Amino acid sequence: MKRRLLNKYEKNPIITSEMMPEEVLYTFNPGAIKHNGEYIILSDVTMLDDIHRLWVLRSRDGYNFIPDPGPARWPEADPEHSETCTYDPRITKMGDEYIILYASDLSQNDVRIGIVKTKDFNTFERISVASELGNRNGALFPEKIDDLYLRFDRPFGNELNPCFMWVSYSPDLVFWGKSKPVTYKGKPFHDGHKMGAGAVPIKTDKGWLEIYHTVSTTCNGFIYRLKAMLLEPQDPSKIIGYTRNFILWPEHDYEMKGRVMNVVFTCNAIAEEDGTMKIYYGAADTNIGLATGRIDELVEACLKDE
Ligand code: BMA
Repeated sequence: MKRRLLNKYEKNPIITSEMMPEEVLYTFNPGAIKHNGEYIILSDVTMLDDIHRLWVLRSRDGYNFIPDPGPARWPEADPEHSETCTYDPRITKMGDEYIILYASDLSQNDVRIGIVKTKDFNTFERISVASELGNRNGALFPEKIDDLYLRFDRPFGNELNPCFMWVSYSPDLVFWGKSKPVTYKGKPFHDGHKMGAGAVPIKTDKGWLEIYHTVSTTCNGFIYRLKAMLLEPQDPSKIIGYTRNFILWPEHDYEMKGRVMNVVFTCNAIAEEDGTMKIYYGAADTNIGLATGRIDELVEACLKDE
């Protein structure tokens, strides 16, 4: 058996559109977290009107999920900003609340980071819609640093200057600033054609462990794959080390064929008490797979930094 840092569950895909109580096109790229002993998935679901809505699924064991009867009752955005699609949610626990950063689509090219909170995944309350257009892949850190919230985000780039990860700070989850690029050895870090935060970072005794996506170009389009990086505990804009090799990549039909081919994409990594992690990843923007790994092995791989 070849050794991998992340191993895929043999019964993947773990969630498909057939499991949903209504006819839907795709279910993918979920946020995921444990709440009151339950695994909660907040999945992108593309409905028959082609709009991405968020939908909660719940599980006692992390393998068998039951969807809620309908999509999450998502709070209205502010009056001058009507959201069309909501997708790629990342859930962070802060005290007794869960803060969800997600991509809020005004139109195909006008995306910004919306912020909503919940205590129970039944009712959701809006905190803010960030002011700046052209930003997504927001992932809130699970604790403040120097009394400020901080998040990864990913301002849009262009063909000549492809996008990559940044860190921004906020006193209140409404106003964001002090933005700076994530750097490696003092320089803005680029990996692949473009890249962005994946999971909500996990705190370890060696630094922040972040699972991120990196995008390669081929003559037939993009390939989305995952890697890991470790960031400085007090200044997570600085990379300590990262994996040169991919840790998750499309290889099976359910990851290679679908709405968008050749995509594995994550918005979560759940740290378990036994030192393992579970990643519920989007596969081909169509299904959800489960991959598991050991946190210490991922940290070691980042520390090797080669
Ligand atoms: C990214 C995001 C993800 C999606 C990926 C591949 O830009 O929009 O939601 O999974 O593209 O299509």
